[in-house]
Amino acid sequence: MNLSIGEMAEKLKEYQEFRIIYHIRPDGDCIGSAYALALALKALGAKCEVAGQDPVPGLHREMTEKVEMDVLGDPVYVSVDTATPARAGKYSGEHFTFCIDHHRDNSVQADYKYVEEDCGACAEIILKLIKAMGVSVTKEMADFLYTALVMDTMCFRTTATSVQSFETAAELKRLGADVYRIGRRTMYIKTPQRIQIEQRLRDSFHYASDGKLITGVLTLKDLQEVGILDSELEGINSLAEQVMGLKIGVTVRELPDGRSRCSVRTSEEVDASEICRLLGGGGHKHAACCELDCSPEKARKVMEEHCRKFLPG
Ligand SMILES: [Mn+2]
Repeated sequence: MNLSIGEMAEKLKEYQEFRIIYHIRPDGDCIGSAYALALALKALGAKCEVAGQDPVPGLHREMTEKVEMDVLGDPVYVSVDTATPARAGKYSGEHFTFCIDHHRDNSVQADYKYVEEDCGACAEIILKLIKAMGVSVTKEMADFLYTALVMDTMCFRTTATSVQSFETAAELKRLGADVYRIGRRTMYIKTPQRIQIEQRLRDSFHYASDGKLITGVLTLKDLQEVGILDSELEGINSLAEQVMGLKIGVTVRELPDGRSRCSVRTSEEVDASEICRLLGGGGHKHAACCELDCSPEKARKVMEEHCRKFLPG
């Protein structure tokens, strides 16, 4: 059942124990949204745990480790920022009572849903929800939500960045969010390993169709040699977008099971979700992905051929 934000706030208050699930390969938005919601529910006296199949990325741990997790008896499950059942990973078989998300065509099964399609970040919804529950927003919650917002909008420059995104940012700043430190930590400062892996990806770029189509590859060996975890690569699939004149950028990443995950980024009129849907994937207009059952180098060739058909003119 789809609820309004006010109904969702009231419904959440009817329960006492929550396990809040973030999606596989977690990003700043699902982590920040899940922890801020947990803090708000705990402020109301409920018991909460945040969980996900994969560990919290190192970048966020100094914040998440300060949040005490409760021991739960028989919790209800809450899904945040998760578009499909499969994205819940090992938790996908659980019964979800609540689903809060901002992805178009959310297909998670839950008793109560609030989905605001295409809004800038799930954190925008969580802030509204916390206020609707009558909880006063602490600096700690504001820091989590600002981290989520700034990372999912890539510093307020995605197509989903809206008036509401800026209003949320202004409000979070007013509530004490450390915008200077969070902005630098999440979007600007990089570890030496991150600098190196980006360099490897740039070196792998193959420029096709006069640079309108760029493909790049990262293998597991690259990650090993540089000494970086997959969880520390948030945003790397957008690197090709920096190249002026790019229409379609594809980043192929080798998966542990030998398959290849192809992330597609497009500009203006080119529809990334259509490109990926034809290969069994999906996503947003300018950011989508699909998985191919072959090696990264083979996947690069397949994607290059496939994507050429979508170049304008
Ligand atoms: Mn998100």
